[in-house]
Parts: sequence; C-alpha cells; structure tokens
Amino acid sequence: MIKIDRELIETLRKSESIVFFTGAGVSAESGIPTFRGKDGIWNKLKPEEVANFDAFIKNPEMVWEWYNHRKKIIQESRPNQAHLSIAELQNYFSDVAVVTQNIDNLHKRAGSEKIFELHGNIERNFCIQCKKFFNEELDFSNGIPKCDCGGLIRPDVVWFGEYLPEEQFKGGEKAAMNSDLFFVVGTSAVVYPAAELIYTAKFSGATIVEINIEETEISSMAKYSYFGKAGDILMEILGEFKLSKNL
Ligand code: BJW
Ligand code: ZN
Repeated sequence: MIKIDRELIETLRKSESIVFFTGAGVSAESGIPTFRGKDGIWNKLKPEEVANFDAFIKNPEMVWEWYNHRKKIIQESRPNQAHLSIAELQNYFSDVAVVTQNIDNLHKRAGSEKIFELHGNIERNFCIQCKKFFNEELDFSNGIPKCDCGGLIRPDVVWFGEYLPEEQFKGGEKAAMNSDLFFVVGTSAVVYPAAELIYTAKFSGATIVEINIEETEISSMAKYSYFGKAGDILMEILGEFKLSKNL
C-alpha cells in the first residue's frame, strides 16, 4: 500500500476544478496493452509503420488488422478501478474533467461525463475522401470497407503528423488552465501537443500529481508522485478523501 500525503487530500478537498490527464497506463489494468514502456506494444512494432496516414495508404489491410485486433481487446475489456475512481469523484465535485489520449472509451463506460478525447475514438470511422462518418460495425467480408464515394474508410483516431480535433484540444486546454488539481495518470508524456497540457496546467497554477508505475519526462514537474498501479493509487486517494470527510 502506498502512503497518500495528507496535504494532497487537503488540497483535493479545497479544489474546485479537477482534471485527470490520462494515457494508455490507465487502461493497462483492463488488459489493454500500452505503447511504450516495459510491456508496450511498440517494443515489437514501430509506431511509424502503423500509426500514420502513409502507412494506411500503402497497406490499409495491415493497419486495419492492427486496429481490429485492438478493437476486439477493447470491446472485451471493462473499466478498472482507475476509471471508476475518477468517475466516482463526480459525486463530490462539480467540475471533474477527463482529458484523455486514449481511444478506448473506457472513461465514458465508467461513467465520466466531461471527457475530452485528444486522439479520437476507436468506435468511430470516417471516409478519407468525403469525411462521412461510419459509426456502425464495418463489414470486412469484401476487403477494406469503402464509402459510396469510393474512398477508403479509416478509424477516427489521430495518427502522427495529423492535427488533433480542435474542439477537443481547446476543451482540454481550457480545463487545464482552470484546474486547481491536475492528475497525470499512466502516460509517458512524450507525445505532443497532448503533453503540452501538463505545462499549461502547471503554468496556470495547478498542483500537478503524477501516477505511474515509473518515472517519466514530466516527473520533476509534479508536486506529488505516486509510483504504482493507477487503479490501486486512485482507489487509495479516493478512500482517504472519503475518510477525511467521514463518508
Ligand atoms: C502505468 C500502468 C499502470 C503502465 N498504472 N501507469 C514537439 C516535439 C517533438 C515532436 C513533436 C512535437 N509536436 C508534434 C510532434 C510530432 C508528434 C510527436 O509528439 N512525436 C513524439 C513522439 C516525438 N506528434 C504528432 O504528430 C501529433 N500531431 C501533431 O503534432 O500535429 C501537428 C502537425 C500537423 C502536420 C504536420 C506536423 C505537425 C499527433 C500525435 C498522435 C499520436 N497518436 C497515437 C496513436 C493514436 C491512435 C491509436 O491509439 O492507435 O496516440 S501515438 C500513441 O501515443 C497514442 C497515445 O495516445 C500516445 C501517447 O501514449 P501514452 O498514452 O502516453 O502511452 P505510453 O504507452 O507511451 O505510456 C504508458 C505509460 O503508462 C507509461 O509511462 C507506463 O509506465 C505507464 N503505465 N502501466 C499506471 N498499471
Ligand atoms: Zn466518402
């Protein structure tokens, strides 16, 4: 068990706006592999070979195979204690925002309401030509699915070299600027401009709390760092908070 600082619980109690900035590590305990780090999938697979538009044009079958494989894992998974603890905090604070780099929808499934998805969502797809959305299950029986206009359909996720969805990023930025307490959970914090929001929060005066199984690029920015599994630590923080309020 990790000891949670009393001072953090006091800061939490005084906070009005809380942000959880999350990455792949928050879903690791749901059985969804991370990209980097010890068990990251990119130890075996190069990101530039799958997570960019040129790769998709060159080899859509391979890219779709990867996304369909991940989609299956995601659909079979469930939110874990990390997602659930974050969602439960909404019962005690009126402004809890989740700014996530994940595409797995697990925060929503856990019950979080204010979510900014910086890198898209694997449940949506769109035509690369006319941009029409296809959110139903796609049919791969005749090869890679195509739109009526003839364009290839791709997952609605953000690949390297692509712009982030503007409203989602703006929403995340605003939440970061207004936050009193900014939790950075399960992210290596190396992918930009997403990771920029940690700096935005810090320079806007938020207290930064990092939760990760190991040190990261931004560890030195955090006032409080907890190294361990996100589910365990968030459950403990929630528990200490409730105890402090006799809940
Ligand atoms: C646990 C745990 C447990 C494990 N509990 N913790 C500035 C400087 C340098 C480069 C750039 C820059 N600005 C832009 C760039 C280029 C690029 C970039 O950032 N490159 C760097 C990697 C070098 N950025 C882009 O290209 C972005 N677009 C852009 O900049 O547009 C402007 C532009 C347009 C046109 C031309 C030029 C510029 C887009 C980035 C898109 C990223 N996309 C991906 C794939 C999404 C779809 C998919 O899922 O397939 O997003 S890449 C991948 O990385 C994915 C993730 O969201 C993202 C971040 O990863 P994350 O979540 O941090 O996961 P991991 O695996 O890295 O870390 C997991 C962590 O969890 C680890 O720390 C573990 O220790 C921890 N952990 N288990 C707690 N149980
Ligand atoms: Zn089309």
